[in-house]
Formats: sequence, structure tokens, C-alpha cells
Amino acid sequence: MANNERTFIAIKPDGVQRGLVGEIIKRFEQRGFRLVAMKMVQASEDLVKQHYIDLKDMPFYGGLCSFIGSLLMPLNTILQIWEGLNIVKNGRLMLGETNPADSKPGSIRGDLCITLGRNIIHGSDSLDSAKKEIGLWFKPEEMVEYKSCQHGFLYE
Ligand code: IDP
Ligand code: MG
Repeated sequence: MANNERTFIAIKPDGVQRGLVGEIIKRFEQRGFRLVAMKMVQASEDLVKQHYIDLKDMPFYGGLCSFIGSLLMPLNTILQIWEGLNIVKNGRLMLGETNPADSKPGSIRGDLCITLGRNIIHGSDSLDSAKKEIGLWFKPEEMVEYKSCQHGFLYE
């Protein structure tokens, strides 16, 4: 198992508008994961549509893409890459279930939001989707190389 596994996390416009950026970043930082890259964007609808392409036949696809894709009003999304042991799986556990109503207290969605269509955060659901999503939203030069001084105190 590699402790340089990476996942793609996005704080959706509802999370940004509700002032939850710091709270969400804090949870990943405190767990010990390493922030590899971060930026704020007004996501284009085209990119959002590609990002959610697997859901294209779902009835909520249009609404989801137009909300995050800033069509309703200019809205911002915070995009991040996080790194650490088993981070794809652990990141999903930290997020909770897709529906906040089914998410346990202690998870991000279980603590910070109420409804499915405003569930504030995205996290890659597999190594394969993490790789695709990182490639879709970030350029290689946006991932700055640095070594975390905590490494030896997080991993044996
Ligand atoms: P995930 O975000 O937990 O991976 P997905 O099934 O990949 O969940 O769905 C992507 C996003 O689409 C969800 O996070 C949620 O914002 C939205 N979504 C999923 N199902 C519904 C629904 O039934 N109604 C409205 N929005 C939905
Ligand atoms: Mg998903």
C-alpha cells in the first residue's frame, strides 16, 4: 500500500457559499493527509459535464451540472488534491454517504449538510476515477513538489 495515493476533492459551490471551506480542509489536514494542490474556480459547465459523465442519464444530471457549472449565477468551487495512505477509501469515509440523511454524524456530510442536491463536497470513488478527475481539473505544474515534515510521525 502506498502512502502517496492521491484523491480529488472538490468543495462544491454550496460548501463555499456556506463558509465551510476551512472546516473541510481542517478535517483532511488534521487526519494527517497532505495537500498537494488547491485552487478556486468558476467551473465551466463543459468540464462539470465531463466530470459527471457517468451520471449523464440520471434525471438530476442537468441540475447538478448547471449548479456547479455556474449557470444559475457565478459560483465558485474549491478544487483540491490530497495525498496519503488509502486516501481514496478514507476520503469517501470522511465524506459520508451521498445522501446526507444517510450519513453518520462525524462525517462531513453527516455533520454539515442536509439534502442530496446540496451535499457540499465531492470525493473520488476509486483510484481510477481519482486519476481521471485529477487529470481533468489540474495541470501537472499546479502540483507543487514539497516534503511534509510530518511524514515520519504519521507513518512508521
Ligand atoms: P457521490 O458524490 O457521493 O459520489 P454520485 O452518485 O456520484 O454521489 O452523485 C454525484 C452527485 O450528484 C451527488 O454528490 C449529488 O450532489 C448529486 N446527486 C446524486 N443523486 C441525486 C439525486 O437523486 N438528486 C439530486 N442530486 C443527486
Ligand atoms: Mg460520485
